[in-house]
Amino acid sequence: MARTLIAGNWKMNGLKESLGEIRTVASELGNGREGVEVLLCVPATLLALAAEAAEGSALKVGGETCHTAASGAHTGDISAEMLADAGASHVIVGHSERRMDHAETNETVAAQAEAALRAGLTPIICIGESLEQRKAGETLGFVASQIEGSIPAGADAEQIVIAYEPIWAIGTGEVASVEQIDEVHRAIRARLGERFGPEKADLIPLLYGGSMKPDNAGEILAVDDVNGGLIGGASLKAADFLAIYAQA
Ligand code: 3PY
Repeated sequence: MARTLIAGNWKMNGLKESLGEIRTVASELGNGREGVEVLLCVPATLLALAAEAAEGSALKVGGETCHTAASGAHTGDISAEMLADAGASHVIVGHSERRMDHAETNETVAAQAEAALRAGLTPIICIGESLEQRKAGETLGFVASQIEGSIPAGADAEQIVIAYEPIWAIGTGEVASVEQIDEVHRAIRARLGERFGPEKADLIPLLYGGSMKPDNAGEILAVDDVNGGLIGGASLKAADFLAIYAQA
């Protein structure tokens, strides 16, 4: 059985004054609960400060993307090694916003995930279909091809996390139904089973992401193959994020 991970994705939100939210999460969380990991992925500008704010608690912090190289002439980019140095334990790779805004392909995402592993970080590899693909009945095939292409060749099952985020449910307030989530998560698990073997595939946390909030988290987290959430807007406020954690 995979461990549970409740992860926030702050995206391009948060100033130094937002650190109060992180301090609240850290102090409410304390040592946390057995079997439930809690993580906030924040903008790079806040990462070291967030790590400091989380110190002494079970809260982990992570980055939102990384470059594939460890260092070098890549103005404006941040390497996985730099994220680790700032205190990150995880990094999100392949979020649909990055795939769209920065033309990241499955190959890029696999290389970023490989860079994360090189730096000792856990990559949270995001996949998910567009509304057009869903309407055309292409969801399962598309998600399978993203899994195929976005997980680096040498990765072990224990080292990665997958987040299923239907693009049409991101930032729209639209949430996938539990039946839709169940269908896709089962298919993802089966696909991972083909790649890693069923026992190892069972260890990979599969997160659902896309407008998860305190009032829908309970039913989503109760779906069999859902092992947590990647939470956008609702992770910005400590009270909402903690209310989701309480239902995990
Ligand atoms: C959302 O919930 O909007 C997300 O994109 C989480 O990553």
